Amino acid sequence: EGASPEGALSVRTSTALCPETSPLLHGTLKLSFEPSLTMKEVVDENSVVAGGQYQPPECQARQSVAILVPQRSREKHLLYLLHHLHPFLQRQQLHYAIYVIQQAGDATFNRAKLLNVGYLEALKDHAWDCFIFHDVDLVPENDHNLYMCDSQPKHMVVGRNATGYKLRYKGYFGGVTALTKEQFERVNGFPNNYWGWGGEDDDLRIRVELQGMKIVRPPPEVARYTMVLHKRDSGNKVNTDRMRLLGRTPQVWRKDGLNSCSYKTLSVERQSLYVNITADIGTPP
Ligand code: UD2
Ligand code: MN
Repeated sequence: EGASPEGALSVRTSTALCPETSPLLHGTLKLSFEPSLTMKEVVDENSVVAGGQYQPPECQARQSVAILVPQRSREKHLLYLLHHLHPFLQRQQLHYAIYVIQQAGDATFNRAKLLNVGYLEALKDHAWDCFIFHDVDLVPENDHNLYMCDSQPKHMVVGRNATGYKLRYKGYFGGVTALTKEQFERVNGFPNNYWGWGGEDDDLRIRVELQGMKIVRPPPEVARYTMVLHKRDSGNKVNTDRMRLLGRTPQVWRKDGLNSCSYKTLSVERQSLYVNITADIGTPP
């Protein structure tokens, strides 16, 4: 609380670069979703994390990674995610921080714009190399699914429990994606004008393809997730305009995105396990 993001980090004992494959990986993980889990328990499990941030003491991380999680009224899912993700990222020997971006008010949810806000705010803390855009309800099942960026935009959710662990459709780019700062800037980030459920992930795919980039994915046996079962949130009704918006993306991506993302930061709280950003992102037109 109050500490500068850099000051909170543990002191590194070695300047050697971390190995290409971390010796700490386990492979397939046993996940648990205990309804009785509390924030205090998860904080106590993760005393090596401060202000949401961690760096390996044993070597110099190969990438600095910001994990961006859009969230509203999914506190339990956030707790499950923090419980699994912190040890997972530490075993990958990453320098990382988790940012949770909360949409203020009760207007229709806008996942994509919140992720733009998270990106812009996280860059004020540190020159992150890599950004992971992460649903709050998806827990990775295998720690060989590396939370690092590639030479091309990466889609990490090949399969999940609810859909028989199969890619939902060709070009599917939802759930969890990893883009470098350069890749995300090149596509001008996410669109800001998708209110409600759906389409915003396909919009990002179109932006990536328009730039001649190619989506890469880890092997299916590794890129597996458990999604906590949930109903559609009341504040996130289906965006019935999404097909029309997707048709216009080639014409509008240059002017709708990071460069036009207007919002008001209401608070930035450095909690133990994440940086909590609350933003007023406006309301649908
Ligand atoms: C799919 C995609 C997701 C997104 C969405 C359409 C997968 C695995 N995920 O998720 O990336 O493209 O479709 O928009 O295919 N959220 C809140 N509070 C709300 C509403 C949403 O926190 O009231 C956040 C939360 O991080 C959630 C995410 O938005 O995980 C996506 O919403 P969802 O989980 O309701 O949608 P889902 O599972 O169909
Ligand atoms: Mn979901």
